[in-house]
Amino acid sequence: MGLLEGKKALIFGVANKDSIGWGVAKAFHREGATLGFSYAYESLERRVTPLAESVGSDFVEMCDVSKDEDVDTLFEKAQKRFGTLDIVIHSIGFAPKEDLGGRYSEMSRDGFLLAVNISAYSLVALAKRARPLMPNGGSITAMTYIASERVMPRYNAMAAAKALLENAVRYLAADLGPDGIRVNAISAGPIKTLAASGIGGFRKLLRASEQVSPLRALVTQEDVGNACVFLSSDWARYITGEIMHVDAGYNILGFTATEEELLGD
Ligand code: NAD
Ligand code: 0WE
Repeated sequence: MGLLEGKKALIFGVANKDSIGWGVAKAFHREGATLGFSYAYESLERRVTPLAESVGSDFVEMCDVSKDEDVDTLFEKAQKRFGTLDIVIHSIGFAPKEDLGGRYSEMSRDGFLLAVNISAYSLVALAKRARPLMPNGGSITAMTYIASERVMPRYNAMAAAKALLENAVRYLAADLGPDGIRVNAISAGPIKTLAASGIGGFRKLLRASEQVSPLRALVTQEDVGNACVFLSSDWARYITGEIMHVDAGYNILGFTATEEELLGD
């Protein structure tokens, strides 16, 4: 029997087959969950619909998470279709391109606030509407990145947003814990997705991550999907407010160079 048999999951943030959200969706489907999908803007519908169909889902609805009306409408539709929910996945992030690079001190107020609005406040917006749909408790999981904890080049506005997102995970976990709702995040290693494709130097970052991570590996969408199955399942019943690293061990390193680079002559 699948780990998520009988559970109903709503997944935000599938843009295409490379999306981390899609890795989660495939793993959830394998484990027997019933799925619903929400996408950001009109032109994504023709990409997401066939993917949803391939995992037996015909709930595919648009929702720009920066608009309260969109989020309200989305959860009304979800309630009509599913009645209750067990799982919500937040796999959403956005910052203006000019605020993912350049000098941190030159970052615009608007860029900073937009990144926080779409990438961090949106988790609160989803949790607020998910709570009444989770009378039997539930699990909410967001995706984050280590640049929230430690300084990484170029992640600038998103780093601020992810630090807030992780903080919101802890505060939501405390707020929703008495309702039986768990809130966690997965801090994934770098993965080549649509959101990563426009980033200059991303290939170098991937190569370096593979070379220095303890497991000498790059994380895949499938790895994140499987970790997300665990976190969303009853096996993780007493895990909440947690930031779980799925990054081949990269986060434990104190110095991210190969031994050769650091100590070789
Ligand atoms: P992706 O581009 O496939 O997914 C990002 C999603 O955010 C897209 O589906 C996009 O449509 C959605 N989105 C953006 N603005 C939105 C809005 N206003 N309303 C609704 N949805 C909106 O890229 P991904 O890499 O799969 O990113 C998913 C999550 O994983 C993000 O939170 C990202 O920060 C996180 N993450 C990514 C990596 C990586 O290296 N790719 C690593 C760690 C964490
Ligand atoms: O969260 C992310 C990326 C999210 C993202 C990507 C884009 C590209 C297109 C948010 N906003 C935008 N805006 C755009 O206009 N990741 C964890 C992937 C990522 O992005 C980086 C990274 C890594 C890793 C940016 C700089 C440095 C490292």
